[in-house]
Amino acid sequence: MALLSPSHRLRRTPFSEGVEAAGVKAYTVYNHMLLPTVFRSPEEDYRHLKEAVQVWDVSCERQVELRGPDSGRLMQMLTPRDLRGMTVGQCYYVPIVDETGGMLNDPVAVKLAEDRWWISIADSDLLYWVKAIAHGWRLDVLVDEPDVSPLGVQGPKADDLMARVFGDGVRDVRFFRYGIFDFQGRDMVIARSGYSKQGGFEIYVEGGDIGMPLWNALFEAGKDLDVHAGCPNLIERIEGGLLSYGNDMNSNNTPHECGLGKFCNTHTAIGCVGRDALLRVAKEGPVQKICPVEIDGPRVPVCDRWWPVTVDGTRIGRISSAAWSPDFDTNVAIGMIRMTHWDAGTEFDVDTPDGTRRARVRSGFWS
Ligand code: THG
Repeated sequence: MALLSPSHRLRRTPFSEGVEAAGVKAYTVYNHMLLPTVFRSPEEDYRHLKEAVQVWDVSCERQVELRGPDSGRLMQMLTPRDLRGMTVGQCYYVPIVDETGGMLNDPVAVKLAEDRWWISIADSDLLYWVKAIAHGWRLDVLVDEPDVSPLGVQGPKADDLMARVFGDGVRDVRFFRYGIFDFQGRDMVIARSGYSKQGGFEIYVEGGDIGMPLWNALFEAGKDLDVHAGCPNLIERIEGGLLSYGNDMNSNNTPHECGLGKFCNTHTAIGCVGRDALLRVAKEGPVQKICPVEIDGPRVPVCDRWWPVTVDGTRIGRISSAAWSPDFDTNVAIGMIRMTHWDAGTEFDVDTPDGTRRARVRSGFWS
């Protein structure tokens, strides 16, 4: 593919200078912003992520900020996950649904105060939906995109690197919780979360001006930890079953089809705009579901279009993400598969651009 033409619509990030100096080889566009996808090679990045520590420019995980007395009410209108038990200091992975129960986004919600939230969004223009609901319901809340850019620190040595920059206190931050830590006199929200299964943190960097100083401090502190610039890794996230909005699912899918039913409490999520629709689909159950899939044969090509999944020529699903996995010595994939074929072990054909391949549902790549 040719190069991307830079323009004002394609936003750089506070860390772009560091990303370029680190030798980024490819970008994608996510929330109208640059997101690195490769530094050395997908396989080298994957191996290094599993063995060391990486710093990720995930600024494209833009925040939708809610401020004001109706913030909590608005947040609950957006998601079928019951937020009543959520305390300040917690993060929740939350499906966001429209009035038909269709998935609009799958962000991380960060509760900063009773009257202040960040919604750390996946790749869809969620801001407009949230603003429209706030306005339409005449809610007492301000909805904006603040100057906040998440920086991921991911990998088995993430705790050691973070402790050197922020002190040993960061080690005590629990999964999907955050603490406030100082960097050069600035408060930073630091959560134990991130788009990999290797462990690590996300630093919500407020104010673009402090971006490069923080980037440089992490690389300076981590020299002997083999710290390297990294990015969400396609192979690792498929192995880990982490979904990619716009690739694996979109607004035509319900959370239940996406395997996100465990993040829905539709009966008690009073006020959620998709509640009635979801109560209906939850009762019937979905007729197709996202499944881990193994695809036989040599390395598959890049999956940039859905690949049909067929049995005797009849379409029973689609593959939306796929990559060669060095650790599993097979192609790992994510597919939306009809209920007749979604049990682990069920075999079918996948029409890849390289020809038809035999494939089967797995129970997960780690179980
Ligand atoms: N972190 C933050 N914002 C994000 C992402 C992130 N915005 C975009 C995108 N990623 C949103 N999608 C996801 C997908 C999966 C997870 C988080 C955000 C995730 N899932 C874990 C899992 O499925 O194993 C844990 C979920 C849980 O137990 O609560 O982490 O990565 N800030």
